[in-house]
Amino acid sequence: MSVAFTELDNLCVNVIRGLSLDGVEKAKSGHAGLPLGAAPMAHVLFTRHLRFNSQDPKWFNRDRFILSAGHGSMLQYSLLHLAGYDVSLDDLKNFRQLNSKTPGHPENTHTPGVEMATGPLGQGVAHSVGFAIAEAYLHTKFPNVDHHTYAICSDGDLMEGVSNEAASLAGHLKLGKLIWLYDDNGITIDGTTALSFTEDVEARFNALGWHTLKIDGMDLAAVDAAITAAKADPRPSLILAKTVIGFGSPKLAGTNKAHSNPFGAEELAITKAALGLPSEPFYVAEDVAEYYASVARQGEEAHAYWQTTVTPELQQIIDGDLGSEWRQALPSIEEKVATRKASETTINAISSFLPTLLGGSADLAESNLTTQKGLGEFSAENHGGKNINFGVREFAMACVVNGITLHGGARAFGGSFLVFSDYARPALRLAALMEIPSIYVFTHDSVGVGEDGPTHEPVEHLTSLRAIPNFNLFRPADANETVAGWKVALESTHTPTLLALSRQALPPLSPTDVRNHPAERGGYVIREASADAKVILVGTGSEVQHCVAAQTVLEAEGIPTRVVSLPSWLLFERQPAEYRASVLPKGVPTVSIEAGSTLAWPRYAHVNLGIDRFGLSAPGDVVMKELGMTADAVVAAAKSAL
Ligand SMILES: Cc1ncc(C[n+]2csc(CCOP(=O)(O)OP(=O)(O)O)c2C)c(N)n1
Ligand SMILES: [Mg+2]
Repeated sequence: MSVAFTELDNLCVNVIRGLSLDGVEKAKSGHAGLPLGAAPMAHVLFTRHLRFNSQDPKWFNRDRFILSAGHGSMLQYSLLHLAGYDVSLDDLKNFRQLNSKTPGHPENTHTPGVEMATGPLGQGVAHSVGFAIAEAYLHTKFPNVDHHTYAICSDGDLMEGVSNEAASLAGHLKLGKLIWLYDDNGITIDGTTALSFTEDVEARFNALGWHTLKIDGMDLAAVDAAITAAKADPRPSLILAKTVIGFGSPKLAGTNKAHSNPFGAEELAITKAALGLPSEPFYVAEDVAEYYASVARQGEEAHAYWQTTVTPELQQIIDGDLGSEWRQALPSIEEKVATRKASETTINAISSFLPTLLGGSADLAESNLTTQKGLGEFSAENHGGKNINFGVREFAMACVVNGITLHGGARAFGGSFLVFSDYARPALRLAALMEIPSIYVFTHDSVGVGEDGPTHEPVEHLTSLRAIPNFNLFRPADANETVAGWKVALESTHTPTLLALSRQALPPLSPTDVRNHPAERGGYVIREASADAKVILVGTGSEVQHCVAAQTVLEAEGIPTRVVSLPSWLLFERQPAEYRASVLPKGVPTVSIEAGSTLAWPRYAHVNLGIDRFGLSAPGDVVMKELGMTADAVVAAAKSAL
């Protein structure tokens, strides 16, 4: 039997509402509508269910909470403040100001207690599936890793396709500790959901294999009972909580006018009065503060107890310490193989030394070569397998990879064709913004795909992915650069890595010392000139071989020629200026070649060979030749550059 709710609980809810209203009013921007309607469910969750330690926000076995509807950020900040996180009243007063702990939308890099960046609707809930997978997997190895993952989501979250992709996967996988609270207020920015969202959401989630509950979200006891029932059900749960956006405001409640923007002094005063709050801005009643402090103390105690159950083995996992054996196991590959094949060899050489590396593909495992052989499938019946069948859901896959990575204790990768990175791109961007080391294995990285034709041939993708800040697009030239790429990806702590891998076989060109490979610097001289270079040829991936072949021709003609392999612009640009200048000195005529857009290449080269059109359907080598990706073209370009 749960303890009855009292007037104090109502006061807590209204204090949360008041803080959210004041934050938005002071910032003169933001979204108070959601906090006013969702405060009851958030209060019940934080005080009666969510396990956390605000003094140690990273406690490994905490429940994870994600405000998927990130526009309601003041709701989360108000709760974090009350719950004792390092988010002060002054921080609340600095809502949306430069370098504050309370940015416009939640960001994990800015605020203790914020698990991930939210705001791009749909992605918070989609990432929550990754958190739940990480927990479910780790629970099979360490039974004391045992927590729930909660998300509060909005109409917009559930309209976005990615939430359905992710929910479909979560239902299939029976992620029973995943609970979404749906702020079902029937309002979005443009009006009521009658405009565009009239399906039976409950029936849809039932069909996806979820446990669903429909409740009055303004009723504390109903919320409490629903969360209790959700925790007991072996399926993921969706609690459809009917709420009133802008609750308390006589003029705005229940309308889209309550969604965003400050209420203005007059409506603010009337709303606070209606909620029984004093007009004093950022008011926190003493007994509310005390109550939340007592809840926080329970969390500290729970953490202290749990900590006594942690074995050294689990501690290593918590610390993200991958050990050293996997590095020793990195293979050196002498053969001419596709870089996707080299990636498969690498994965399978190291995965048994990385017991918490999870991965899979969006229904292309046979093509992406992402399977960790013999290490089991992650399924509804077995949450202990390392291979995840993501299904044809690239966007949800990338969100799940990020969610697993954010959870900690596990690392994750997901694969598909590079051309379909477009489907996943919003999550790739978010990984870079959240500063997490997700790994994406995108194969079939050029028009070398061939017969499948232009719909399947990436052209602009390399350039476009390089444009994402803090995103490591790594396109290896051969097998050993691929191994080096995996090493970089696994050693990364704050940067996601995308391995862009070839379908077709590539000759071995690069050094064999994969534990100390120059590709880790992003760019390096792979073939030095016979004398002071008169021309430099720079390429990435499958085109580096053409630079090497062209060098032989040019050197034979008496033109000292250097070849530079540039698998990662990001890593290269993080090198000291002297190193970069030593590899690509200014003033030496330079030719680039890459089977993709030339748009950004003038940054490195004077003459740029690339593909600034869509590809063609024909055998891959024929398409490459037809579109000028040849050693002959490099020779000609080098002569024109001289
Ligand atoms: C992917 C994405 N598209 C658009 C937006 C802009 N946006 C912010 S909130 C919102 C919808 C608001 O409706 P709802 O999600 O129901 O939130 P509520 O108004 O109920 O707070 C939109 C379109 C966004 N944040 N993310
Ligand atoms: Mg809504």
